[in-house]
Amino acid sequence: MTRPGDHSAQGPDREGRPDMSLCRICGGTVTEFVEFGRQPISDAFLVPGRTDGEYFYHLAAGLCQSCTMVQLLAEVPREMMFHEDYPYRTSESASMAKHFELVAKRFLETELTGPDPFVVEIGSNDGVMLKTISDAGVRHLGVDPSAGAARAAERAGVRARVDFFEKTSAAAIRQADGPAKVIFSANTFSHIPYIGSVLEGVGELLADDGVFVFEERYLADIVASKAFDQIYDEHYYLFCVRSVRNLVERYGFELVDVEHLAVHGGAARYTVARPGARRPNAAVAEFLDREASLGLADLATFTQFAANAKVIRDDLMTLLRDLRAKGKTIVGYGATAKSATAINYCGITTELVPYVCDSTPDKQGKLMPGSHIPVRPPAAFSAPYPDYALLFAWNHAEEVMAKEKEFQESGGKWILYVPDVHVV
Ligand code: DWN
Ligand code: SAH
Ligand code: ZN
Repeated sequence: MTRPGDHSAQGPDREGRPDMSLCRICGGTVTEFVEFGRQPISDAFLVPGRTDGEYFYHLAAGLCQSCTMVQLLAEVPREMMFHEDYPYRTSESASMAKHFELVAKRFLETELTGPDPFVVEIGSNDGVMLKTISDAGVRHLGVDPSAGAARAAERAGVRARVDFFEKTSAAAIRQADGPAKVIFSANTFSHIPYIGSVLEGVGELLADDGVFVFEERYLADIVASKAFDQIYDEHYYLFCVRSVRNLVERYGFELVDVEHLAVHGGAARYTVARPGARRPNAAVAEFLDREASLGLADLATFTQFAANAKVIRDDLMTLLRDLRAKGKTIVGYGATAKSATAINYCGITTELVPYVCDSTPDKQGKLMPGSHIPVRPPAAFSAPYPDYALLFAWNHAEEVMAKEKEFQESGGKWILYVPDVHVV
């Protein structure tokens, strides 16, 4: 057993299983319910010929018996995940760019109507949300440790700080820019193991009547859609309303609103304020009631989730091997971070899937982590098409299938693996 908060890998063997079972948030007992074995860093695409020394860790997730937060049992050092070359760019998905433009417009119409408001985004990436705020002439700052993404934001006219948001950086921002009326974060707050320090930072920076709004994958959807691949190094926590309420109350905040979102296969947007500053919306209690009936605090729900993942793995590998035995060709579509779990847990190799197509410039010409399957540009997905395409970006199925109509029209078939393995 280790102290709460001490989640570094134990001993010199990085592949060794860390011995830990205490909640990062409350110190309660975390019971492991699923493990995916030795895994690479999900967004660490490799340069061909330079694959020596690739970093691996043991991927397992557990449920805290006290505060109900689902969390990983091992932590990858943050500088190894988020740095100059972190390749993910929000703008590569048109539907996400549109989604964040609407988020910004709503803030402009609701929270940001007073004199000289200030907005901070945690994990601003290439600036897709803040661009609309910047275009409206509103004071803002994006905080993101990935310098390549932050520079892309600056090119879009967004003010960015290359840094990890936590208590110290938040205090420095408050000193320089004053209090923030809105602190926003999407698909980032749950990526931060030291989440208590982030909330202390929000406490430093948020205006008394301000709101901290964050969007994250929703645990209920992950369980219902059996999306085991949403578990990977960057997704340190998997949120539900109950665990989020426990978390924010522990740091002196109140959860005042929750909305369900369709993005990324199912997400939730949480609004947090200082106690008494906002009247809580009835949605909070409604979500809590629904979650109780879904068993999101019961270990049995997650034991079943782990069993579901095994079935998907076996079905997918059987399908891929059968198709290859019949001489069919298969390529991957979308070199997603979550595909690291799918590919390395299932054991998908270049014999089954010789390459994966992806629109992100910084992923192209590189090798997928762990499996070393090459990544090619979308131009490699053109006539003569492969017989099948395995859609790792299943959360963008609508956008991708619309873009690649010609593939299906010429007889190509998509393979999806959530909620079950199926061909369309
Ligand atoms: O939470 C996170 C989200 C926001 O993004 C991060 N932890 C990392 C990352 O996760 P992901 O890589 O699983 O996210 P996406 O959005 O499923 O990635 C889609 C991938 O597919 C990107 O590499 C872009 C690519 N893509 C493409 O090649 N053609 C996407 C679309 C829509 C397309 O048409
Ligand atoms: N908000 C974007 C990007 C999500 S990817 C979207 O929803 O599409 C996660 C981002 O969080 C990366 O750009 C990463 O560099 C950033 N990040 C990771 N840890 C962070 C921290 N402590 N503070 C601020 N950003 C962080
Ligand atoms: Zn806990």
